[in-house]
Amino acid sequence: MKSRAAVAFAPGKPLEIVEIDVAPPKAGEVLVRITHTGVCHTDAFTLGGDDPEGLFPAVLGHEGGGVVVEVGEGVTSVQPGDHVIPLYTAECGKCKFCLSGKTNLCQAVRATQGKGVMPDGTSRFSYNGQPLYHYMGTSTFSEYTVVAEVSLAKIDPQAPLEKVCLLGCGVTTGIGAVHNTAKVKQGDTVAVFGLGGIGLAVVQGAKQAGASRIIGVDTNPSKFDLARDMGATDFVNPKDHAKPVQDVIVEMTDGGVDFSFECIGNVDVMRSALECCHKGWGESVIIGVAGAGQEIRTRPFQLVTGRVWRGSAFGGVKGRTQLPGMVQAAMRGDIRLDPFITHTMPLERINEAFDLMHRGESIRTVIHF
Ligand code: NAD
Ligand code: AHE
Ligand code: ZN
Ligand code: ZN
Repeated sequence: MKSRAAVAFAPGKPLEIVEIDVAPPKAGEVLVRITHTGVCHTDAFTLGGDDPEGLFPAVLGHEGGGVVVEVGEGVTSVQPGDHVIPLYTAECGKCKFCLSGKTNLCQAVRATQGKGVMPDGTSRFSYNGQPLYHYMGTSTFSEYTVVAEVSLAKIDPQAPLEKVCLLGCGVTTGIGAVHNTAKVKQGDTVAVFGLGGIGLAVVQGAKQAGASRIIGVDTNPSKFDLARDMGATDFVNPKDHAKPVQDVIVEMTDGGVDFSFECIGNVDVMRSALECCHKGWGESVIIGVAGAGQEIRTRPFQLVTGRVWRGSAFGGVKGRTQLPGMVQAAMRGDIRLDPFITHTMPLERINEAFDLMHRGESIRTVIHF
């Protein structure tokens, strides 16, 4: 079938809106009509050529919501008409990772996902007869996409897809990192580096957890008002200080925070986030994605003296099991999605969403098809 899609033909170039061909779902696969998709910084990261796994030409996008159109042979967990959120972190329930009880990083389709193809090693997308790569197992920048059955969370059909699409990445990642990865508790102090979509979701999660102080850190002070609305109590613009931001935070908090979160993808900030943690117990969670070749550094003494460095992917959330409940939480108002949506626009204008993000003027732009 034909599908309107925003195709990344080459790194560093704007997406092109074209009509692509989408082949029917094979065994274990599902054809989904994407109604809405957010634009996450990770899409920009890959489009910018910074992703070691980046492949071109590709259909990017991984923060979508839609409706099942057709299921391939053997698919039992969804049927046409079901409302779904595609998952870049699958959940097969059977692999070593799923059965470990220790991680959400299902590996059932991860190897082929990273190669831009479906589990059988081929693509369902083509343009003028040439194959296009899939992206993160989701490719939500196409009106019609094919995903593995294990990469779909079935959600309440009453849920507004134009909002809950944000649970496909950003909001779930931030809130999940607080509850599942860091396990922030009542009274804990928290520092959040980067107040974009991910950082604001961390702020919201920290407020839910009852954190006593939530320190928002950003070089763009226009982000502070929304962060305050989400629950941040203190603000630091590193540009306002001569000394390193970690020293500022250590002074503000009588020795450092209980938890910090890096939501930018900057390895120097990752170091600051670790070093602003309290000696003996402070934990820093890396959420931001750093470009190819980048490495983190600190004095090992920072860890010897009890600080902990962790990472979090998709907020540690098991998508098929937990995302339906998070959708319900959003419908009840226990997870706020509206404040994230600063812009909405049709697919044809998707490059504007990237421009707004790069200029620091948006939190999330939701694209409709
Ligand atoms: P964003 O562009 O919306 O937000 C980034 C924020 O960081 C902006 O507010 C910006 O002003 C701020 N910032 C930039 N440089 C800074 C600095 N040196 N000091 C302080 N603040 C600075 O991006 P986003 O969509 O929120 O994504 C954030 C990061 O999280 C990206 O690296 C993205 O790839 C990553 N991410 C990871 C996961 C995961 O599962 N681990 C999921 C989603 C996104
Ligand atoms: N492909 C990159 C890494 C990109 C990355 O870290 N992705 C995050 C999700 S970002 C969503 O906005 C993630 O979940 N990673 C775990 C995984 O299995 O991909 C690289 O460095 O190769
Ligand atoms: Zn994302
Ligand atoms: Zn699995």
